[in-house]
Amino acid sequence: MIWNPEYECMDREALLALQLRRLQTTVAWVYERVPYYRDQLDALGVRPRDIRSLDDVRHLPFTDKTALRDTYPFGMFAVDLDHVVRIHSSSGTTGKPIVVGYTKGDLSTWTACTARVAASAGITEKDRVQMAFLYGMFTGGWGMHYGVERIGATVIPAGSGNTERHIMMMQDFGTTALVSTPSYALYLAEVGEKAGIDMSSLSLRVGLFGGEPSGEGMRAEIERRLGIRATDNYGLSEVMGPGVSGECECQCGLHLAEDHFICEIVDPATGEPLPPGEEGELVITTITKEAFPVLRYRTHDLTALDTAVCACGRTLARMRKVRHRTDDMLIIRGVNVFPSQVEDVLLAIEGVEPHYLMVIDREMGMDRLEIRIEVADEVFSDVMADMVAFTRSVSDRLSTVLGLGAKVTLVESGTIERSVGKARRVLDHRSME
Ligand code: DLL
Repeated sequence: MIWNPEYECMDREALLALQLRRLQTTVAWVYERVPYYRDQLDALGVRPRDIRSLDDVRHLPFTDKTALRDTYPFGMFAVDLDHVVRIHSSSGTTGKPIVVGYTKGDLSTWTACTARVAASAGITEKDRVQMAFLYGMFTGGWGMHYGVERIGATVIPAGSGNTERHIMMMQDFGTTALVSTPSYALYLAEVGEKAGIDMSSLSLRVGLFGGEPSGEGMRAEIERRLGIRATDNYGLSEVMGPGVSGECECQCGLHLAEDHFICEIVDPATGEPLPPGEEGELVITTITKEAFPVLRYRTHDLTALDTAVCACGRTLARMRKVRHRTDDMLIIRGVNVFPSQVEDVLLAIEGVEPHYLMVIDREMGMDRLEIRIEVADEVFSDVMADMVAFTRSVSDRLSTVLGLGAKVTLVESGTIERSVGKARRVLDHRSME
């Protein structure tokens, strides 16, 4: 179902005109209300009245995480705290978190955006939707909750953790949809299978997964093991939370809420715009937010945009699934490596589970990469030669794709720590030195 056809199927020219009007309002709004943005704009000699076309967005300053951190907690708010009805924050594992705020109007926009994402994934008022995101400062839980509720579906706000209870609820309540990270969906499948439950025979039919990268291999694995259609949705707290973009039933890119965000793709190294269709860093400007607008926020997420009309009829541009971030690239012995490359290789090997941990050390000035991977019980053999051959074949495939040798360690199924939220794939001891 198209939740908001007026905007989701808007003629693109009308959409661009709407974006310009909203951008002009936003620039004037932050210029007046947020000293940080006024200083930045003044330094560049840009006044709100200078924004005359959409291309003028390029004259605006970039904003990055540092600015949001340095103004902790409320320095980037464009309204008085009296008008802020909710705050959320990033996890803040390193130093102070980033705090974001929402007015009543912002919450209503946010709900409209997450309702749109849920509807495009195929949720209707007939669904029973089980939430496995953390409810708290993380935007995932509350953000998706209200959108799903707005559609009129039955929300089961189970929250993160307690996997056995999740499965029990799925069985007893006839849950038809699951909202979680993709890695947690896989973990759920695993726990269910271990308990002897045929997970694909439950009423579950669709999954709304987001919050972390996952590839097509991972999607196929989740779809097969849970017997569902898995859709991807994307967002980030600094910009709003979930609701920025989501896949429709065609699963061919994530429709961006362009009536609320202007999205650019830039070269991550130079910040210069890239030609349409090329992969680069996604940069987002909010154009309807009141409490916490952001100008040209550098997401660090790598993707490409497609503005062709989708088979579903939506005209909103689609972003390609985000596989990696500019800052999750590891440089090991001078070679650039992304964790997503390891995921892709492992998913193509029979008997290997898509649970892995990359451990990087430095020994006598030399980087060493170990990849711990889980294998199915059937793979473990008493015959030493079989195990050696298997390990070698995995390691050969990885070296070919990564362009670098890695020590492969096979570990038993269930040994690598599972996360109830975003999975951790890398342990880089070099950054702890
Ligand atoms: O993860 C918001 C969210 C919650 C989106 C639930 C979707 C569902 P943050 O914790 O601020 O917010 O993390 C944002 O997570 O910049 C991406 O690097 C990554 N990310 C989020 N969704 C996806 C996705 C939420 N579908 C950061 N694919 C973003 C790939 C994703 N990466």
